[in-house]
Amino acid sequence: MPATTLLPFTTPGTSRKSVNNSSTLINRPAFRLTEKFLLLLVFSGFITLCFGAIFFLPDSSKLLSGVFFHTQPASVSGSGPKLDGREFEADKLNRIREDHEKALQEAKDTLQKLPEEIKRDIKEQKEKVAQGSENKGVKNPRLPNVVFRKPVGATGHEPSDAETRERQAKIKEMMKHAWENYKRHAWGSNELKPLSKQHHSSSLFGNIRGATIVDALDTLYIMGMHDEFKEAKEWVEKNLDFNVHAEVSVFEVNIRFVGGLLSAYYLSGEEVFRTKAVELGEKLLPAFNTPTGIPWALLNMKSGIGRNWPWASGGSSILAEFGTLHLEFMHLSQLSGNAVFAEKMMNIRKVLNRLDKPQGLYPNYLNPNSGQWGQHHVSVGGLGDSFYEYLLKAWLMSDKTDEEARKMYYDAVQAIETHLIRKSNGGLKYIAEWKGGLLEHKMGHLTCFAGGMFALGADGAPEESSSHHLELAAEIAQTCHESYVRSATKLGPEAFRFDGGVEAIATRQNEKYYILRPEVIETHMYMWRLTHDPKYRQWGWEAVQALEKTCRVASGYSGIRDVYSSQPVHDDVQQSFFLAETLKYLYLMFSDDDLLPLEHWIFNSEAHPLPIIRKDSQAIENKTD
Ligand code: DMJ
Repeated sequence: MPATTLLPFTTPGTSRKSVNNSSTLINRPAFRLTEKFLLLLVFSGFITLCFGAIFFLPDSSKLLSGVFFHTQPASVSGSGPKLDGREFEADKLNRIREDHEKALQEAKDTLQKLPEEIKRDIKEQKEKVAQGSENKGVKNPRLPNVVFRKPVGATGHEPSDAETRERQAKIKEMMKHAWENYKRHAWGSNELKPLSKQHHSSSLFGNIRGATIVDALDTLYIMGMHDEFKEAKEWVEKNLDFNVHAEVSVFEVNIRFVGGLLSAYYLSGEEVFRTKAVELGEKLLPAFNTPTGIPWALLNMKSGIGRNWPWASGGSSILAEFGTLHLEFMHLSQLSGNAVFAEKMMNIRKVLNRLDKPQGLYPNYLNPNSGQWGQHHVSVGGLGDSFYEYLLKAWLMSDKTDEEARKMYYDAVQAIETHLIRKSNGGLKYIAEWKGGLLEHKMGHLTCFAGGMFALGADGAPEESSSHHLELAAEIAQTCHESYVRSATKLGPEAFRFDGGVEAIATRQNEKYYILRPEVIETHMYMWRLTHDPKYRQWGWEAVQALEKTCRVASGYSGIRDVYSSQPVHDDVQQSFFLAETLKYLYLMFSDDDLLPLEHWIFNSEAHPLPIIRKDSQAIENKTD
């Protein structure tokens, strides 16, 4: 039906007729009753039309304010060109006409649509309103609006070959097994004890609960486990609480909780994750209240009182701990509009750059009161590891603009190569530990992440040394693989040695355990992505088989006490990083490169993906709506 037939003010026939009739009546001495009635009708119709225009035309509120409250449009009172009284009236009429025409056009467009199209539009509008009110429920009013753009590679295509598809599906099944058993026996607590079927809590998180849930969020998301992701999100919304009266490890809480929440936000766009990440980031800030701004290792989140590990050299903070905050804190500033997080990070840099470094190396201990190094122990494994990782990733995550981080990383790698990296008689390259100039020929499972780091950094290496960095990465990957191959379980020990006639084997009982750690698999993943040499996928698959054979139990996955025993004893802990890192890196290894592509994402130390902050990006938009 044409719109004109429905609209009262577009029936010209009737109105013209009324005008003509009235002109023929002018000379009569009096009106007849019916004529009076007609006139009254026309007059009241006219009044109704005027009021209708005031109240119902678009922008009627502005019009009303002009009429009743005598305020003027911004262009009149503001700095724009001034209008005199007549111009103002004409301007007002023009705008009324424009609004009127716009409303007419919208009405016409709507009426030309098919009934199905109109129904669909109404449904979409309703959904938008519902979505809006849902988000309002969790939005932190202090946070600025952020334009959320669907990220590149949050989901990938199915691998094209059947074998890879099957292997990928197997890893997803492992994730289901780990998740469902955590859910059944330990839901809401930090970790699962898969043999006792009880919850496990590490003092690292104080009284914060839900480490496995937050650590697993992004893995659930990229594996397409939508129902599980939804239940995890609901738990976060209702139960994740940071008002705890116990000490937490600033580093652990940052990499697992802040990192996990940030990734979940960047993948899903769900506002609750941004709100919680910023809330937690703010809770961690008192840890920086030290004379130098180098944060304490431990913080009571309620009292804001911090201190360091009692065992750390001379009351020092730990390099790998205060050096593994940068990526998350830069994103906290990005998402909160609060520069304080980034400032804390740049201050740590400043302190480090003012200090002399023995042989160009960074000792593991730094005193936050004096700003001086503690013992001169250097390690690319425990206590040092992710500091180096974050220098490289800070540069990459800044879209390669953070030149200071780049220089610090490549200078550090050069010093590490000169003073710590050695080759065994059997030709295995390894990274030793440096203690005041003396080498301990031991390499930790943790140190094995360095293969992936060297590979990732190869591309930007100075003076055409890219191939050298990639070669170094391949050699470290090979050595770490050997530490797996040389055990009965085909899983690697916590630390292996290159002395006393052994190579890549643990000699001390307390170094023979395996706690579901990811670092060797992490390096294989980077090597696969950056070289596509099929041996890395093969090594990854061997790790899957070993995990299934030795670590899988009826109610989840457990670490083991001795990788050299063919009947290993389980330690009864399903670490949260098994879901966050080990299974995620395995899944990525058996996915196409379009899932979380390395050109767009940086993985934090707990394998939580964070997007590269583009040079020209402006995450925060001050919208006025
Ligand atoms: C993880 O929590 C992180 O990778 C951390 O940086 C050190 N290692 C554990 C897992 O091994």
